[in-house]
Amino acid sequence: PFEYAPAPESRSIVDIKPSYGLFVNGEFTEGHGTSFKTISPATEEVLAEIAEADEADVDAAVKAARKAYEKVWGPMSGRERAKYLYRIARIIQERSRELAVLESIDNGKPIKESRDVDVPTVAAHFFYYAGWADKLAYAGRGTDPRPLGVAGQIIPWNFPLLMLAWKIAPALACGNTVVLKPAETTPLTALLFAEICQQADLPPGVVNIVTGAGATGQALVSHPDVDKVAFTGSTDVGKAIARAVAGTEKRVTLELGGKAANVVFDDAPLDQAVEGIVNGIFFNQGHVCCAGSRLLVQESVADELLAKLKRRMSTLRVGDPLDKNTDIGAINSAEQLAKIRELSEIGEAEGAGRWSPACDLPETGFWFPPTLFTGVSQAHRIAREEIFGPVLSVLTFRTPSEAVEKANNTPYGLSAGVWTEKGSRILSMANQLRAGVVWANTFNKFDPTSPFGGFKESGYGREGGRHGLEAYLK
Ligand code: TXE
Repeated sequence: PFEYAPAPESRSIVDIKPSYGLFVNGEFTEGHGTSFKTISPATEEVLAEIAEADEADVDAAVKAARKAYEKVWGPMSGRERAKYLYRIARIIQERSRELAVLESIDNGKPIKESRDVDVPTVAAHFFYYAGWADKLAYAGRGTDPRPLGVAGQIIPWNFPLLMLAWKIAPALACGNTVVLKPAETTPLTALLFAEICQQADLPPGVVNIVTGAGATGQALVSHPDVDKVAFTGSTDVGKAIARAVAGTEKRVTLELGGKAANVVFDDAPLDQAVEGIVNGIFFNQGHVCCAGSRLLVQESVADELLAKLKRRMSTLRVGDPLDKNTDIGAINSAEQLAKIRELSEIGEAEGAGRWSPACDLPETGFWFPPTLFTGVSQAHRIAREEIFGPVLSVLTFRTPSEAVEKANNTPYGLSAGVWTEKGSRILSMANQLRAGVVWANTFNKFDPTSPFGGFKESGYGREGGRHGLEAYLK
């Protein structure tokens, strides 16, 4: 039991309008298409009616982006572009409470995460890439690298603002203009970002936001005047996008799913590892492409670690995203909840042991308790498929080579974690794990200076750091 403690950043500080249009050429427009509703996953309340961009709307956005690229943003000096990016970063800081509350309402994530992780990291990305805008000669693409042109960017619903920052900040720093499509369940913060672009006096057409579902994304990907496609989302859609652009001159980067192993050796500081495991899988309700969804624990410490883990899981508070004590918020959509439930039932049917601490879930909204599966084998679907929810599959190993074999036994390769006191073991594991990111004695740490991206079916291309510039330069 704990006291309800609404965050000071409460609902009243955001102004959600009844309906929103598209952001094209620096202005909000109605669009030609129909509309859809965005709802609060915690209450199922309709938040707003959102315009659904059709092909003509996407075309108008791409035309605006092309014109801005050719007339204003492309020719502008890097130093001048940096000023706009710094201004955007500062406005994000100034409006951070509003952004965090809106993100938590539309997405369902706990306010302490949107306030302390998402929004500060978003601002940090704009500051970081602002610093690059006049230093592109050091970006690794020759001494006089050029922008690509118009970037079509499609992002998912798990980190709506952070994914927007990962996409837009490097693209603009390099001199590209963008048309970005947020996910259909979380459009609100991208539209607030559009307002921030206006506030920063960003020239019209440099950033365009087209809301809509898969069809809007398809129209953007296949538009002949888009030079570069950047996508974060499911592996299936990523493959469809790769097929759609095959045979064109478009550049593509894909950041797709994951099934990361969090590997705990018997010499690891177990209490610290428990914190990392909890953060690895329950952060953002497990809606994280790099979530540590497979715990690989050395057999000799498995019982002790699991006992500690269960105790820690019993303290997690599930509920109102705007309560600052909440650890696990709402599942983003009814569809995602259905997928988590289905895979969890499959886990039980396949013989794994299911455990969750006692917790009262609210009646309305989409909720799932923190869940642990023990006795999981590599053949189980819950060990292979991305659940994208607060569900951890536990496997054991005896030797380091068995740990490597099991960790790599997945079509994905986005991230991994290693817990051990031995520095030499960290280095040797990092070399052997086929994952774009390997965390040592920590998990789910993000920093704008570090490249992020996958191996195998987790996609290609890197975002973040100097490497993140390469995707937007020729
Ligand atoms: O993803 P989609 P969904 C995984 C996760 C989740 C599953 C399904 O396992 O359970 O994917 O989620 C746009 N052309 N991840 O269905 O459909 C869509 O509108 C162009 C992992 O939400 O891939 C949205 O903006 N665009 C992941 C974006 O793609 C299309 C994050 C992502 O939605 C399109 C999200 C099309 N044909 C889900 N179809 C991660 N790696 O972080 C859809 N979209």
